[in-house]
Amino acid sequence: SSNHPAADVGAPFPNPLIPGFNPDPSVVKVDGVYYLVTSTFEYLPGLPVYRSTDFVTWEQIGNVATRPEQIAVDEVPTGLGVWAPTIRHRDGLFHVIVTVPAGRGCVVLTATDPAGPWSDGTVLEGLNGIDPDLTWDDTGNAYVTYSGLLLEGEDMGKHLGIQQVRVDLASGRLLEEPRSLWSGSGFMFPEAPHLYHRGDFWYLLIAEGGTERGHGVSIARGPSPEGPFEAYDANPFLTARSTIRPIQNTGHGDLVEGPDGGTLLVVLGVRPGGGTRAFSPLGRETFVTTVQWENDWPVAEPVVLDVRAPITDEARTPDHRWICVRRTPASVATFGESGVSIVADGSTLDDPRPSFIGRRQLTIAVESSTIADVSAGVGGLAVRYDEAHHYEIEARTSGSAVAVVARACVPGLRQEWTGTLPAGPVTLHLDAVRPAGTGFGPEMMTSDHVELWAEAGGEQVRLARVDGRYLSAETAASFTGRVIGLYATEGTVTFDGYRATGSDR
Ligand code: 6LW
Repeated sequence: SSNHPAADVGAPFPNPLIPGFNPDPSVVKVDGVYYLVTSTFEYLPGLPVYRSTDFVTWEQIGNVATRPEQIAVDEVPTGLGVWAPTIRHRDGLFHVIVTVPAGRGCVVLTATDPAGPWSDGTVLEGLNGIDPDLTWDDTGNAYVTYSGLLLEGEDMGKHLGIQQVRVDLASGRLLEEPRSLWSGSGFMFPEAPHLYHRGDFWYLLIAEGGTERGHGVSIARGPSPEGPFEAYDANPFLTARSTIRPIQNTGHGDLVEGPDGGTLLVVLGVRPGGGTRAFSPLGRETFVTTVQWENDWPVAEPVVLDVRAPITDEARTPDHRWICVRRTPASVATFGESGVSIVADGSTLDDPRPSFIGRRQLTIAVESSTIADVSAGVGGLAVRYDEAHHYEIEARTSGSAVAVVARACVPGLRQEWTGTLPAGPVTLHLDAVRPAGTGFGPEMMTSDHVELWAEAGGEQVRLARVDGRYLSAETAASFTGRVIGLYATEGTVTFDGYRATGSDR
């Protein structure tokens, strides 16, 4: 009946659409092919590019920022760095515009092939804001529309509403004083603007309410890209606020024409598993929903969960999906016949630049493992939200045995569990296990459990079962998501590769 929450199944597209740490999606359709980019904060390479022809199956074909100079995130504080890109296409050229707070600022990067290489980028000097959009009017004027935000100085953190400026893309010069366009419909943080020309109107889509439970998508329309804009009376026209929907925080959208000619809205969202007060281990992911137009205003379907096939991620070669913190994977790891070797450089997982390469955790329930050769070093398998939030299983050679330690680190707390295994290659396991059921009681406040264990020479040590809540969007709150990967803290450790398999069905 109509007062039931939306069904969990039956969406026309999988949801999450792009699982794992993939917030702030922006998408463009070019000759029937879709390209979608997401935010990466302090990670390198930055800005993954996902491609699809049917909007169902997505493949990562590359990254926009493969060279550190393109974004300059080497020293950015955690949670700053690459925020909220927009991808657009004009005259045979793909454009990604993005702000890198505390890094390179507002940058426009271009490519003829979205798989790369992308240009060195042009900085738009003097643009005070985040979440830039790029569009062109009929005569070719380039407009950057963004969320005005002071990122330094005495008024740091002050929001200025949605602003716009005409720019010269070749030189990076602003061509006028930025103008205010709209301050939204009254919720906090009007941001994530995108402009579209559809029929007789220019539409200004924004997010408001903040990127947590209050998040939503609102819209206004006007006669020109400069407005004036009239707000929709159904704003926010998409939100999960005050609902028990399984996908929460939906907002930060981008509209695109779907494969059947209808309109789709990609958004970020989280999956807090056990209810509205629960915890979302993977962070902000990319979701999609459909939009109908009524009286030239959009009406969006709620975002419904539709997890499909199990996902397996196996890696022993240097593909696009390895990421590393504030430096490139190639500066930390070498790939060869025997697998992945990491040479320690004195850093640990507590440091802003650990000797760690990882991959996005793609399913809430996951079994991940690697076989480590620790004859010449100390290292292991870790799940990381940031340098203050990580769990790991680590091995070292100790006399004629292998000493293993499981470790859980959250701000101000550190716990270790130790065990011993026979000498030789050691298989390290890090599994995330979902709670059974989603009932009331303590379970409702629960996330997953992370199990840390190891085996060698036919023996097993099960060391720890740690509450996953501390490594979730709600607790770590540093904008990133879970990344699982390999690290070394002493000497050289060689891993046979990385395997992860899981299913959220
Ligand atoms: C993004 C902005 C936001 O740029 O978070 O809270 C930023 N709002 O829209 C990083 O994802």
